[in-house]
Amino acid sequence: MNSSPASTGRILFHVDMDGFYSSVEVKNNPQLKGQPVVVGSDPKNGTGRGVVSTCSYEAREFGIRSGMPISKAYKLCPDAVYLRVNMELYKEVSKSIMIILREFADIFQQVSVDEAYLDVSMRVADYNDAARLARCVKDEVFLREGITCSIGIAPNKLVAKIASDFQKPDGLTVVNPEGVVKFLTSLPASRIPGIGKKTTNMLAVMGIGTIGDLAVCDVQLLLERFGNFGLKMHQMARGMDESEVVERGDVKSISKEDTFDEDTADPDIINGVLDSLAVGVHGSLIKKKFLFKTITLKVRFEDFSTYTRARSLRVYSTDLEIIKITAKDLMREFMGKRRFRLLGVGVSNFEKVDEKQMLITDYL
Ligand code: TTP
Ligand code: MG
Repeated sequence: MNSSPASTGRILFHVDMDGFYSSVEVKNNPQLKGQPVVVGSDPKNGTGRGVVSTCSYEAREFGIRSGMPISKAYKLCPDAVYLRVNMELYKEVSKSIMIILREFADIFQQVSVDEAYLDVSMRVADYNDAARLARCVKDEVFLREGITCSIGIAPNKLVAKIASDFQKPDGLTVVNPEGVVKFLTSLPASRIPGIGKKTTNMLAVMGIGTIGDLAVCDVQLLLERFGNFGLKMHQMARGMDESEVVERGDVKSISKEDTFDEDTADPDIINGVLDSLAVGVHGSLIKKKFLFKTITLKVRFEDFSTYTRARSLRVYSTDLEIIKITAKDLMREFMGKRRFRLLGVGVSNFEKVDEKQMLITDYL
């Protein structure tokens, strides 16, 4: 392979808990430590239906795996401890873990109950520094939640994810930009997310077993066989992935609206409602520690016709008065004889308060 991986100078972590449900169960009941623990359906002495959700690494030594019929798991290890899924408990622990992980990231993205991406590019100098930070993350999770995790460090999400899985459990795998191709080349193609059993078999027929094989395969051939996914596979095999770590539920705007009990055109009532909507919006804004730049007004007339108007400031602000004044100013063009059914006030175009000095009052 002679193509270089996409390197944007980012340093990302993929953090994944080890045997998550079973680890939580063992943490909760230390007597289970060191034993094969299987979390899933009731095996009913081997006649039970349903599947294994996950199992401890001790149980994995017997060949038990996630998704396996519970009856098969029972055959492999009848003496294991079989537990039902206690989702509420795992969600609670997951929440606490994510709070810890978030503390270590510039940008944080939880992707499932037990895994997250952390963009740490701004807080580490290089990959050695990143490895030190990752050890701190692992220590902190273990100290506070009593379970181990594995971390992959890489210049993109794809390679970080493959790396976190590389030395499970309690692993730490660092793949710097120069090492991406070498790291991927001998791994089975199925390590690439999205390549399941069916694709693996189709690739095998084509003589493709490893990620390295896939990377040097004629892209036209892959396109013919797999369509766009073929192209995507080829890029991934070369360690290319430009996708960003994205904060989930990234708030793009905050707004409040109010429907009148009775449609109205009364300026006093309207101004009062705009003021209280502005106060509500401002409250959320402060809670989220946001500066805003754009104020939006929404009006709905009694015939349900609806309009929005927006105005952007020259600088970011947190000022309640500006929201109030701007909303009322935007309202002017609608004032007249027609009655309103609903009013809404919103702000958007955010910046985090601590990232920028607060500058106020100079608005268009
Ligand atoms: P995984 O992270 O895939 O698995 P894991 O944490 O149990 O083990 P490891 O990461 O060390 O390989 O999934 C996280 C949890 O999601 C897992 O504990 C249980 C649940 N899960 C299922 O319920 N069914 C499944 O098929 C899989 C794969 C996971
Ligand atoms: Mg896991």
